[in-house]
Amino acid sequence: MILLDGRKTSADIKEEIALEVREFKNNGNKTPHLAAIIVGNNGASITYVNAKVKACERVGFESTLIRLSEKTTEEDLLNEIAILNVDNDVDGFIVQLPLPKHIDEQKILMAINPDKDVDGFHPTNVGKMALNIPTFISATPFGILELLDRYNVETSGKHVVVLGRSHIVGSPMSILLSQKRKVGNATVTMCHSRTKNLKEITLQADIIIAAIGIPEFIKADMVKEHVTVIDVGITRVADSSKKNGFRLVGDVAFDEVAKKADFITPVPGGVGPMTIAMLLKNTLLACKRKSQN
Ligand code: BQF
Repeated sequence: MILLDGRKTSADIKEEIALEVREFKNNGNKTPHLAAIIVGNNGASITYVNAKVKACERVGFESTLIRLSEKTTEEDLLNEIAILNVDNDVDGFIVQLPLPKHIDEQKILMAINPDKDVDGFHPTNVGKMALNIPTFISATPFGILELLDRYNVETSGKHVVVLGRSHIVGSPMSILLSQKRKVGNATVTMCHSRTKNLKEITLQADIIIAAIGIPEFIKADMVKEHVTVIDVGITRVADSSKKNGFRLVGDVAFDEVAKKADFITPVPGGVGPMTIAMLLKNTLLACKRKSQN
């Protein structure tokens, strides 16, 4: 069994980005600048967005964090987006999800300038991704592709079973892995809450991407020997032995599934850290693209 170490791989990528930034600046270019808008006080969201800001510092990017109250109106948020859309110093920005219920997420994502949409959530960028036209690939699917690539996990001709059909993970992951690309050319089956005979399907998987948000849903009897397992789940489960009062649990019963797996991601320290590294990659890409105009 080989552990797909997202913590180490993301550290490697950040080091590569830091070198590239230094060279980019030495050539007289601007400092890459990522901005993030967060609305409200969701604890997990604040943790995520703080990790993104810290990662910017690590690689020599500038960052701006815009914190808005839970009571912010859709109109106020659209106004903040309009400002960032035309701010020449900001190369890329994100709106941290999820948003409060009174704000229409789709409307917000559609207001982001696609050239600055480093999360790749704007319909224009989702459309380009689906057509295999170069664009910002959203951080989680991009991170999974990068992890499979760096560990030389063969995907061509393999049967990939994707669990979950979210717009952020399941749907793009199934599209990308079926495409003709370096990490791709797979035969993909997408499963979701209405799927019948799920175990029959997962038992045929060479690679399983689990993105359903149910702790330890994938058990050893659902996978075959030599499987590769990518665990995207990160449910917070109460744990009084931890100083923050919880631990992160994936969608995979790691200990039992690992015994049958050739490659497997841990939680924490698997896909999660990769998302941060790939957001930085997209921001550098946005900055370099802009400097060519
Ligand atoms: C780790 C996210 C659901 C909804 C909105 C490292 C992250 C997570 C885990 C992280 C996530 C999940 C992010 C670990 C960003 C991934 O060590 O296992 C990093 O920061 N993530 C987000 O911004 O919004 C989310 C999940």
